[in-house]
Amino acid sequence: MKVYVWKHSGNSYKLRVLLALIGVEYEEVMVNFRMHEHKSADYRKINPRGQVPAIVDGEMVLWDSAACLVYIARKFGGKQWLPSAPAPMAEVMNWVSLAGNEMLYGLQYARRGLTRGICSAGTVEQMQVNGRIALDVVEARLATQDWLALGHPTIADIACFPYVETAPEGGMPLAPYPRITAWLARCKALPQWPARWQT
Ligand SMILES: N[C@@H](CCC(=O)N[C@@H](CS)C(=O)NCC(=O)O)C(=O)O
Repeated sequence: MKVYVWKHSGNSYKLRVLLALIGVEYEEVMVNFRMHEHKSADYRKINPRGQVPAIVDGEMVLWDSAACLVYIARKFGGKQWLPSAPAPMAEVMNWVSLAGNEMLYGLQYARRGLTRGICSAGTVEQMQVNGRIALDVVEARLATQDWLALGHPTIADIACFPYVETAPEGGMPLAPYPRITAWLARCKALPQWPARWQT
């Protein structure tokens, strides 16, 4: 299985985390953003959005981090990371969906706005409004649970982790969110949790 990533990409990091926690062997392909490889015609045959991450596993081509997490979890992870029964699966997907909405258009894009000057979804302030919605939802959830879904680590936690951790880089400090801060530490304490790529 080939996994296409970029070392500064939080969405790529989600796959790195899940693959490490499950212990899957794979081939990592670094897509060099500085060389604009992600926008090349060849790479767009894999990911038509010109983004990372992506997976090629035999005939299977996936180009969205949520789809990739689902695929890895169900193919290699047994029941733990994403159960197949309707209710627990949907509970996990609530959080994966939050990661693809308010977290992406809030936490991820506010960070990109502040660190790279790219504002593709309104002003930084508008993106921070979305980001704080996501942080408030997670903080409230963690008032009664250690993990976002099902009482144990799942792809819900992995999908949400990268851009919650970097929220301060998007102008949203985590000091007002003590439960999130404790949850980030709990995630990183899981056996085999990998560091981000060295930059
Ligand atoms: N919804 C996509 C978002 C992926 C995404 O935003 N990837 C970023 C890197 S973290 C990217 O490739 N950005 C380059 C671009 O959008 O041109 C997913 O979850 O896979």
